[in-house]
Amino acid sequence: MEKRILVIGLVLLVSFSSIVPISMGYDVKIPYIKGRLFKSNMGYPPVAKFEVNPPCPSPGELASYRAKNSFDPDGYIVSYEWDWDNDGIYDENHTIPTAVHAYNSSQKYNVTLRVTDNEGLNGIKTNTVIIDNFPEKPSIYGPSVGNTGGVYNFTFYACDPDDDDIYYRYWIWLNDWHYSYGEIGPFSSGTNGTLAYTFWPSGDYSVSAQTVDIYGKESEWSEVYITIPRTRTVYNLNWYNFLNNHIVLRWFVLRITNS
Ligand SMILES: [Ca+2]
Ligand SMILES: [Ca+2]
Ligand SMILES: [Ca+2]
Repeated sequence: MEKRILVIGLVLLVSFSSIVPISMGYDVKIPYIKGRLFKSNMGYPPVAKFEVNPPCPSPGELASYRAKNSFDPDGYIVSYEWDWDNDGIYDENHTIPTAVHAYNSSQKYNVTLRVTDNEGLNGIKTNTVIIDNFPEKPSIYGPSVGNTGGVYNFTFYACDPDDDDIYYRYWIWLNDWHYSYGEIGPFSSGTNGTLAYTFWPSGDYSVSAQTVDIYGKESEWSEVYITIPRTRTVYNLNWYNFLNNHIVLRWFVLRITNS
């Protein structure tokens, strides 16, 4: 009987001691990064990340590929390899995180970065880089003179060399002061966009516009001018007040002006 109690006691002790380290919150380390488990005798692989500056380069433009946000959790990165043409062969190998590259035609490219850490482990990242042209600056068609309160149409027209959809962004200036702005679109490349605008008060206005494609590439600005003279009503306000107060004279003036 005593023997049996001793055996049960031993079994309980062994079971308890195997539970304690976990239940007591002992530091049980499980190597774990982003859902992947690794053998405990291996280090952590590095994580590859990179950005392109400018984010949407033009054809022929030398862009900077920056991998400085890549990291290794338990060591350091010893090499940065770049595959520019997505053929699986790394075309450049650097010890620094930045590389420069230019593409000559406008299209989407998959660029792959492979980083290697001091233990020879790898991290890989592929990003799509869009090489794209700037759109043309818009032609602007509209009146050069108008009346206060009148609604006038300004038509913008531009093409994008890549046939990207475009927006027309406009600014209205009054006597060289910024007055209002907005954006219309998207339109297909080579399609008119029309802005209907009410001018008030009188003054010298300019309507400037640029084309922006769907990748955010902005053209130069175009500008046209429209003058909104003071209306006769405003200009002759004192004269009208005078006439309203002199009813006979008013009748006489109206008779002359209507004849
Ligand atoms: Ca490592
Ligand atoms: Ca390659
Ligand atoms: Ca474009």
